[in-house]
Amino acid sequence: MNLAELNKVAEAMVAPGRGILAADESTGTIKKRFDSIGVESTADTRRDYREMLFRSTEAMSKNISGVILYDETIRQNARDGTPLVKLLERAGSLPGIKVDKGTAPLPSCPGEVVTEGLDGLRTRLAEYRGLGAKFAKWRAVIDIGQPHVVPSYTCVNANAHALARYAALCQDEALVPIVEPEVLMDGGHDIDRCVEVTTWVLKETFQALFLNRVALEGIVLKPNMAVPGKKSAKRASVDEVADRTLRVLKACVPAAVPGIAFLSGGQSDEEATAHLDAMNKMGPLPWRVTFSYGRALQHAPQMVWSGKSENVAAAQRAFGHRAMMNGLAALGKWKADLERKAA
Ligand code: 5MM
Repeated sequence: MNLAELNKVAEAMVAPGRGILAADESTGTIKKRFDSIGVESTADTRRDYREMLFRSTEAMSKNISGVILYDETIRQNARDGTPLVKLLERAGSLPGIKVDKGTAPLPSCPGEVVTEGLDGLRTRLAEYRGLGAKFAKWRAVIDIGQPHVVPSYTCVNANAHALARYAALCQDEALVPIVEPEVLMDGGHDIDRCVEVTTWVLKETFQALFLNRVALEGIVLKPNMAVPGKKSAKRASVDEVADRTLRVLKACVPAAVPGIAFLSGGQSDEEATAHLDAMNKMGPLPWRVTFSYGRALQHAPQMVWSGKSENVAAAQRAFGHRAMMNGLAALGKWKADLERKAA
């Protein structure tokens, strides 16, 4: 393992004012997104949509350090025949790849899932590296939305172990692993419960990373923020979310980790930006703190685009705006009135 090289890539992924675009929706998930805007999901429409984002030159070069691609996308060419990976490289953005195979029910743990994809992973990583990937992503899913029983130790432990096995293989194959243990926002739990479970999940994950000899200087952590469940009546202020999230992270994430790039998890676009900004305003922090958003970066451009070529320029502006707002939030320099001005 060349740790200096892995560390250089990890540092670039969380460079000041930049963050990661999660564009690795599996075929089923992107179909749901397209259904909501009345667009048929085909290999060509998926390509057109993602090409539109990747050709948003200013956003890509200024605020998007890297893009997580799906297996189909990393192999696709733009309409003019240029590989999509080349478009990213030209914009100065690093290509990454989702390598997990999604979740499957966990035996004897009703309602819980474990992420699959370790079989044959080394071979797939080597292929992705050949296709231009510089980093990878694996997402574990922990659901605390049900009132009792879950999460079980079996679920937290099985997912932490899989994340660590994946991360060790990535580093062996010269790819920086994004380690994503997501505690879902679904359900009616309050922020205290989210803090409790997120702390447990992160502790187990870092224990598993240690036991599997993963070098922390060569990873990027992609966690959820500490937020109440979507159905909870007890809401939390922006400052409370930022403060509680940072307390959890400081208790669980060693300073050797170069950066933390949050998922948005179903927060509104502006909430995800405001929370990130508030955390950076509470610095200095031991690691860089930025974004690796899917929905909170793509929702606005998707709505504007709606599958119509005449909307491409406006959709690119909408994407550029969210990328810029989150870039500012990654520096603690965002202000709510910047959103109003743009509107
Ligand atoms: C972009 O969506 C990613 C892939 O999801 P599926 O495997 O379910 O299709 C997803 O892992 C995403 O990277 C994270 O959930 C972060 O995205 P959000 O929308 O939560 O910021």
